[in-house]
Amino acid sequence: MSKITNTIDYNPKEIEPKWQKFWQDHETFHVKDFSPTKPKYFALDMFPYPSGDGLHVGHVENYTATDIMARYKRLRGFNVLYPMGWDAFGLPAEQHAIKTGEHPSVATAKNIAHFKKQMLAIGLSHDWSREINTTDPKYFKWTQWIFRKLYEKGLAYESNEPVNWCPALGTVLANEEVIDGKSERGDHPVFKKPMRQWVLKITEYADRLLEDLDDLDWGDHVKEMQRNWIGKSFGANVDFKMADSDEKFTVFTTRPDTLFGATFCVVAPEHKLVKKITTKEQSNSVSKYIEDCSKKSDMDRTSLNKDKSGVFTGAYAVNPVNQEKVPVYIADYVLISYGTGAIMAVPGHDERDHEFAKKYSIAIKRVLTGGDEEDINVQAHTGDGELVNSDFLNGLNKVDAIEKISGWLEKENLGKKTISFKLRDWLFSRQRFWGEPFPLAHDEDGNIHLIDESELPIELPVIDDYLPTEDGDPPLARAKDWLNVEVNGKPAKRETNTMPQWAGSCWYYLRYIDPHNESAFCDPEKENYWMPVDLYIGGLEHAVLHLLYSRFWHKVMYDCGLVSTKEPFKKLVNQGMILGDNNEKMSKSRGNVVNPDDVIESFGADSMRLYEMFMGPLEAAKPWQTNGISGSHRFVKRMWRLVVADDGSVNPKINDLPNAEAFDKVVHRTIKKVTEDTENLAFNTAIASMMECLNAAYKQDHINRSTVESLIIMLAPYAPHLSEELWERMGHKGTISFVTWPEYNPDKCVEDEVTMPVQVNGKMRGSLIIAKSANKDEVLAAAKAVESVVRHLEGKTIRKEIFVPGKIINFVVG
Ligand code: ANZ
Repeated sequence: MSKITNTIDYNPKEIEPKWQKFWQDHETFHVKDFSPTKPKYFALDMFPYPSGDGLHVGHVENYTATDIMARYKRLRGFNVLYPMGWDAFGLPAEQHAIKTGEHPSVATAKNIAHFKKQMLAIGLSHDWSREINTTDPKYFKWTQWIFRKLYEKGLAYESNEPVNWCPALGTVLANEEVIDGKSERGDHPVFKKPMRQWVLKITEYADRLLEDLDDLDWGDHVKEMQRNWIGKSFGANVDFKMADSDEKFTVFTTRPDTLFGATFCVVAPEHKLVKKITTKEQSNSVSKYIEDCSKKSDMDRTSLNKDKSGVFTGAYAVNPVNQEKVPVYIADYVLISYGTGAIMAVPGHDERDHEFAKKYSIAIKRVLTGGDEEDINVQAHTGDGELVNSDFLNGLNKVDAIEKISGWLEKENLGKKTISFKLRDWLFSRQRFWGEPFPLAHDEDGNIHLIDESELPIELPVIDDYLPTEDGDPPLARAKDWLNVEVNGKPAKRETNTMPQWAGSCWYYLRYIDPHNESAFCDPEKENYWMPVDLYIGGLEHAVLHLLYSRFWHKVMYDCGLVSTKEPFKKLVNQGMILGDNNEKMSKSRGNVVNPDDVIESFGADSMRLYEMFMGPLEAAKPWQTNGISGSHRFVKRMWRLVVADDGSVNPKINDLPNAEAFDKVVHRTIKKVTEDTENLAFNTAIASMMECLNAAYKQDHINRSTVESLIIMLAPYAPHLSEELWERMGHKGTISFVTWPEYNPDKCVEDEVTMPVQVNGKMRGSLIIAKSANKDEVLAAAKAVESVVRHLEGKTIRKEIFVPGKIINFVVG
């Protein structure tokens, strides 16, 4: 039992470390694997990359929100799993190692220690006995083990596709890590280069990743982002023949109805047709154009706002529907990786094609009626209409025309209906040191072998130079002893690529369930008990990739019978960004970064927690305001004063007498509101109602003891240190964490007063708060007495009184 201190004034510097130590010493938040009586609740934070910068206030917002739910659910009788760990592989640690020669694990360990200290200082109720670290061989043994499963299922393959090569970082980057042709980290130029890579067949799961979104309790915008990323489009493949050769190519279109309007074709710069059809006259300009394109990212190329550029191949194709000759261009707005890498361009009805046709003076043809402009040369008409200039399609609308032309194409053997996905297979290897080695080896005949399960984990070798070798091999190729292995008695070399940082975060939530298991990634019975994650909170920056990748791995594991749920995360919430006080994104260069350590130093962790939750709705972006935190700090101090008298004893106003009737109603309504709002993660309004209740409590001559205790319990998820301390001062022993959440009496929550607007001649002149039980005469009499109304009635005759009970009063005067 902790010692009761005699502090008279609220002093977070004393009570916060006291309770943090208590929780640690008593292992208060260590959760049992099973509970026969309690329902389970799995609350998960997106685990951080332990950077050198330490926590920022955005982390605090994220973790405080999850912590509130974890603490709330414990008070509601749940068996709560609330773990934390480290997503610790990653480029910065490696870059630091390259610069300083210090092993990445050393810097990582330092950063983790700092992060953990900061988290403890916020009063988060994580179960630290389950801490995991993706760079720990005991952890990544199982990342490698799961990769084996993917490989065995035929979902991992080698490829020599062009990849984003960043010479400055000495590594390949995923498309998402490249912004405007530069690396997201460090802003270095990135080029396309063919390299041997490992790729995961996420596209095999595209349909399931799409369909299963429907059943998830996630925000619509995140689901929409996932849908767009997967990008399922229904359309048709249409074959085009070249006019002067036997070559042909296929285009993908979602608008086969516009085929009569196709006045040119475009193929991607990387399309294999380019070499075959480019005429001699055009070959120089074509080569130059292709060279320029290799320096641009896909994002750059397809952006609607970017100027369209392209080059004529000199060759013509034949539009299969009307035998017209149409020029074939190369343009970078057509991506090799989508559809067939070639399009039929319909400038009359597609904006990009329109812009391109204008620039290169190509004919623009209307094939559907409608649009903002009469003249199709002014603007493309992308909407529906009646088909015109389209022979046997004339008179149909878009949908019917798509049906008819698709049937015609199939009948004529010129094309067929098809579905395209934007989703690409996942480039799953990096030429880096600081990542998980693959459980793979290559023998001298070029065969690939999976390393036996018994040899896992395959640890990283000790090397002192973390850069790629001179001939561009990954850094692991420097470790000659490590590199050479024997497979089935024959010499082989280990795979020298490593896995991307995403790998460890694909399945970490499962390891929390059984973090010390040495014979399985997770015991199936425990998995069955804890999964799925009930609440997952984290930043919107992970709305697409991390969530898609982990859903993919989870589904593969589901198919292998390793997990019991189809989806890992039942409910997902994305906290909004905390902006600087100038409403701009917090950044070092803007000088508007708020450091949580400083806030704790000045106000304490409870005030910081309350403030961040009170700033606004959890999912909204909101600016940091220093006077706002003083408000929360005042609330905390007033709460303290309600319980602790000037001499340090319990406030003598607290006794066993019943509350005054009106106040009692306030208390019950507060319990109702705080319960409902907390359940819905509407923390800002829950705090507001506790503030109101506290104000009302201050006006009382006496307050019933159980009321004060209810307030303390409701505050416990939000300001846990303060609540523990007050709970103890009220004479309780042990932690408040598992007491019973207060109940409200619904009868006492019924509003018995209404506010009614009062009008004179239809103009709003005031309002009236009156008992619901008041009859018409009483209401009208009271309305006439409202000060602001009196003025408008003076000297006038009331001709009519309109009274809608509970809604409105209107006096018609003359
Ligand atoms: C002719 C057409 C006419 C098109 C029209 C659109 C409007 P979503 O909906 O995103 O799937 N397209 C096809 N492959 C492409 C590629 N590799 N790179 C760039 N654009 C490509 O887009 C499908 C449409 O995007 C396709 O339908 C094609 O243009 C273009 F009035 O074909 B459409």
